Amino acid sequence: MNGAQALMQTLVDAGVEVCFTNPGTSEMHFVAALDSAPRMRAVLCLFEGVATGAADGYARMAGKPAATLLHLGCGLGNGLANLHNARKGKVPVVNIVGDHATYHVPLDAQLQSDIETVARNVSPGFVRTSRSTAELCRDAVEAVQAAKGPPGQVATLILPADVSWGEGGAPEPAPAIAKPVAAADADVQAIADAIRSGGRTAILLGGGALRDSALQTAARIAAHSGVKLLTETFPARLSRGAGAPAVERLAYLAEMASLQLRNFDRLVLVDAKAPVSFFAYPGKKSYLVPETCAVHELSSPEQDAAASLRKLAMALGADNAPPAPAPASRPPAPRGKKLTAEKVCKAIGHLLPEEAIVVDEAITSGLMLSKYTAGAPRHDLLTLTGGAIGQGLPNAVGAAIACPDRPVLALIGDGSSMYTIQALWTMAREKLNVTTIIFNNASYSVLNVELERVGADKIGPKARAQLDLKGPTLNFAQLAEGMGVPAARASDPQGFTAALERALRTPGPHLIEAMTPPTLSGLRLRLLPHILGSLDKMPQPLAQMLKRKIAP
Ligand SMILES: Cc1ncc(C[n+]2csc(CCOP(=O)(O)OP(=O)(O)O)c2C)c(N)n1
Ligand SMILES: [Mg+2]
Repeated sequence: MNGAQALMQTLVDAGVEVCFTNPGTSEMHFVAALDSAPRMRAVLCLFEGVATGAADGYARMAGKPAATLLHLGCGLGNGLANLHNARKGKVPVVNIVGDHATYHVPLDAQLQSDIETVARNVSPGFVRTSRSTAELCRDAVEAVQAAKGPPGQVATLILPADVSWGEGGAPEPAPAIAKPVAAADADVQAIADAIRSGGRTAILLGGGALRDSALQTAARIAAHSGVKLLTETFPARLSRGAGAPAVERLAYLAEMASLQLRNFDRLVLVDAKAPVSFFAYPGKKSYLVPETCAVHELSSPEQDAAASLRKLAMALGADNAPPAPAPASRPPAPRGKKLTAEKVCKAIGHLLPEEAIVVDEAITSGLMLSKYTAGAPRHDLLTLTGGAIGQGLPNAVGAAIACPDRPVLALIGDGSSMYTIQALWTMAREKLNVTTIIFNNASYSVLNVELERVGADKIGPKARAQLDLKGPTLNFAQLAEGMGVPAARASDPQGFTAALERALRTPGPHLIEAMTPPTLSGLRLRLLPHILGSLDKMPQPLAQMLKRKIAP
């Protein structure tokens, strides 16, 4: 066997069975070795950001890593933003990055660059350049082991061309994966005592605590002990819908998150970080936990969140308390003449199929999504963990490959979609059951909100022009058709609902371009910073009512 063939076998033996590729010359032996490994599915992506985002989406749903195949430092660099999203979501990914042959490196040829430096930003826990064919498979096993954690992380294995083509490759057996342990008895007891001592407690759930069984246990604790359940703002994967415990997500807007955290005496973290605002704003706080609120960590990302919650439930005597599930309910089909982002969200709630996977990168257009889907059939929600846009379409590719029997809905802002629009081609080629909805509001709408919020003065036409997508207006239906995805454009509620119904009924990928005005514009946009700025001075019920109206 050569190195590449042995590597391929090692990867599949370790459970890495999908590789999202964008190869070049230095990866040709790895590409050739694909045919020696029937268990390895290879999926060509036409931009590295699609490959890395697909690997992220795949692992979120499969619960195990895929590999990426990337071309030297430049290819890895192109894929960085979605590896960043994976890193922030603690999602396992194994990058295989081809490099020049070891003896070619000192010659500083055109594509020579410092790959390890590029990799370190997204895979701080594991970056290795394999030095010889004999060592390659051991390196690969360690990369898979590092990726799987716990917690999951991005691991990067750099594969010099001569290590890949060299003879004498020796496959390695699958690595042992450490089992996470539950929180220590004493820590659980201390938190149970604190909860029982009175005052108001919120439990902030993140990462592994957002899956069904952990959520059910958290809901038992909430029902029994009167604690409030919150989730992190951008979960990698959240189980929700009718029958799942209803938990409130922390808002993106810091002022609203502060409102949600106001009045709590203690915050218990379960695989979550104490909340900080997404950005700093002049005169606003960055750390959002109130000064009077004590923070306890029940379970760290290295630990078993579900088992830690079970221990806490036992300690509180809540293990048999009935959790309060979200009741089943669907909104009616949207009506009227004009299509809005809110009506699109309503139509989604109206039609969402059983066991759907919803990828939400709708940005401002998705503000009403959680309200309209709260009682829809059970689904998983994948969100923008690291804030680097261009994640949604690739995530949908990966999720559909991980779960071929589940319908995937990708809800994407027009601006966000253009970072990785090539994902549509992979959806068509692989015949994936993905329904993509693009909110065409011809704007980086959220940045208009941010422009108001940061307090920049004298906003002129040159500044505004950086935030709108007018000029040529993008035509996403045509873009999709050009990549082999059947598409429709909808500008009224009935047309949109009919197109969605059709897309969900017909196998294979579909795209619906929803022609919608920006959700926040005109007077609403100008008022928003003032409303946000005064939330902390308003009585709680009024502030909560306003939050529900703007971002339920
Ligand atoms: C990689 C990356 N580049 C740029 C940004 C800054 N950014 C955040 S949102 C956004 C525009 C989103 O526009 P769109 O998807 O159309 O959503 P809308 O705001 O219109 O709802 C941009 C450019 C980012 N978050 N990540
Ligand atoms: Mg937009």
